Amino acid sequence: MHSLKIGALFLLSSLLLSATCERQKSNEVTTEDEISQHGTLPPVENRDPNTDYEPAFEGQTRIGGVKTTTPYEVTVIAEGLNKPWAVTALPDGRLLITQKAGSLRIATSDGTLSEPITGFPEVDDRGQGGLLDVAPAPDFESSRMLYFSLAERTPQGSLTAIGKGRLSDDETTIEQFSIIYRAIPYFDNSMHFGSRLLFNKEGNLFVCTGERSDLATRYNAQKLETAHGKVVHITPEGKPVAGNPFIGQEGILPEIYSYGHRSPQGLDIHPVTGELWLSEMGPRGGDELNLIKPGKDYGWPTITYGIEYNGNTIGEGITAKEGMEQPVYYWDPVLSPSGMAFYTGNAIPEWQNNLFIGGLNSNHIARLVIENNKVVGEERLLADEGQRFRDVGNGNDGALYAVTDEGRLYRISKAD
Ligand SMILES: [Ca+2]
Repeated sequence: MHSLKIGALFLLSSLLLSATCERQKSNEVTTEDEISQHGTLPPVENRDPNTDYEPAFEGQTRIGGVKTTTPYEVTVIAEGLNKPWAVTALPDGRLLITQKAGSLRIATSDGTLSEPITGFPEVDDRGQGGLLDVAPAPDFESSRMLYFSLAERTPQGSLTAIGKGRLSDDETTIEQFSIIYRAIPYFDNSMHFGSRLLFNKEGNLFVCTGERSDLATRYNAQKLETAHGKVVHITPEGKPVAGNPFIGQEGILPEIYSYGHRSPQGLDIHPVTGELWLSEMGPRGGDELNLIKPGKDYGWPTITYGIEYNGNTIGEGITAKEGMEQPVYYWDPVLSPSGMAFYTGNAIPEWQNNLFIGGLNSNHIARLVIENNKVVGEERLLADEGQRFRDVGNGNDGALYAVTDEGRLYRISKAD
């Protein structure tokens, strides 16, 4: 009996050891690196929270701090961009940058900017609207097709729309722009369009939409006959993807993938697990990082770790409910999370698969170390720059690039 137990223990520890070795091999990091990735410093947030809500589990907020040990340099490689909203690499390594009023720029990795590229329909660039995200089609090198999200303005109001067009051979215009998807219904205001878009490896699009901020539309996040406050999953033609969780169900939009979102502005796919992650702005307190699974309800406005801007509770003032997903992580006070990217470069190995999220009114980029779908460390980068970080993206050169509301393009790269 005794020796059997020891035998079982030995077997178990050998298994664990071999599993650990496997993981080291795949991530090319040493055990020492892995340990240093766990936050052992004080949490980066030390201000009082806006609420007295308790997290659902340890580490859901205010995780221990981490500090990058690899020397890196931060360079402003371009200035004078007009309200850039997204930065995304082309296959050749140049960067696409949208400007909110309705144009596109192309930047080289040393910061040389093209003239504004036009050819878009009129966008509603009031408030949080405008020409928003951009993604090259998976076959961009042959098709030259680009996909965009934008706030479309019509006499009935505005909505989040997805469109596509061809980058002309001389790179001065977008040709044959057409709208492929509209997140109904229209509503006449200028807020919470959401609208990051990205292609998955099957070549379909994920798009996140906001609930348009108004009390009249807030509850649409829970209503499956609207596309407000959702992640939708569509083909490059704008049609629901076969296999979507609600396909064939009466009264439910077939493009819906997840729901119960407030103002999601960050979306990316984990480079190793292939899972979809989303950041969303909460109200006062309660900004969230969510792991998105098909058909799930992310709770807004029924559950939240935030409160109204006037201090009132939202709904019943609860943070958890059966059948609703908990955020993996939340911030109170808020980060104001905008665009985000998992680092996929090799230049700074300790950053591999870490998540970098642009913070708007928090004026920094949040670096999150994530293991087994939990946040285990947080760092604030570029906090001395005093900028509103609108988007962060990977270059093809191992550097991260970020754009700010103030019009800067940053390069964050390994120091020589
Ligand atoms: Ca939520």
